[in-house]
Amino acid sequence: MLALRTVIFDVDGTLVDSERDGHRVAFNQAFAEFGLPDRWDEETYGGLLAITGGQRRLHAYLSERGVEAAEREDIVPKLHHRKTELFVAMAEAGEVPARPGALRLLDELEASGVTVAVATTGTRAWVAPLLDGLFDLSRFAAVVTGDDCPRRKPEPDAYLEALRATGAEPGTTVAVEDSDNGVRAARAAALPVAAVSNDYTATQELDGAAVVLDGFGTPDCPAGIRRDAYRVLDSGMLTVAALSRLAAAAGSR
Ligand code: XBP
Ligand code: MG
Repeated sequence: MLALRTVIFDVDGTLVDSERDGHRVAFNQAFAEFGLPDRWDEETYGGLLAITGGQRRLHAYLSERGVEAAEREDIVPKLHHRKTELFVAMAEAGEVPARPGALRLLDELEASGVTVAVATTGTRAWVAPLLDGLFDLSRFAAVVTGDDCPRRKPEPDAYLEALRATGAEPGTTVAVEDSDNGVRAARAAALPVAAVSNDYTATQELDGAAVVLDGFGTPDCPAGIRRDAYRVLDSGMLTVAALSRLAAAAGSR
């Protein structure tokens, strides 16, 4: 029997390649529509990703450039609402891709009878249509978003809520993440973590993730292995077998 019953996935940067050419572009379009001079280039946005949650990110950035709190309270929700509409349109137009190998792993998990769920700090208004278009929303036993958990990652709330909603136990569950903030959130919920880094998180330590690859890996294009603390990988592919060995190894320590 598999030591693995449940896998909880992050969305941004993990299941989907959504930040540089997705959220960043939508934020910039919203700035333009509101007549604001701000534009986030790729590098600036990479730095801002340290602040999770789009509204928190806008507050921190606008505060740094001297916009008073009262004005921010007024404009941030409006900007973020419009950014969300723009991002939903991008998702519905097929402009936000799944990361290579994500669908392969989800299909393998489903075929193995492993429950899958989502824990993201993103907004449900875009999370639901994006996941539905790429993966079919009905395969996820729970989809926990920033709307459900005001305390964003690295707080553990989204993971704790996903565990509660699925009835999963940390000992038979693994989290899949892409960033330091996400790894910290999952570890704070007592979950072992497999990380799939991307261009924005390639230089992050991802401390606490027992497994780190630079992607899910596909048969044609295996991922690079950055860490394999318990020697659970047998190739550059994140597989059900590897995740199950990770759950077993983490549970025995
Ligand atoms: C994702 C986020 C989100 C997205 C944008 O972090 O922090 O804010 O960047 O989505 P994680 P919203 O992958 O750790 O969940 O604008 O809807 O917040
Ligand atoms: Mg992420």
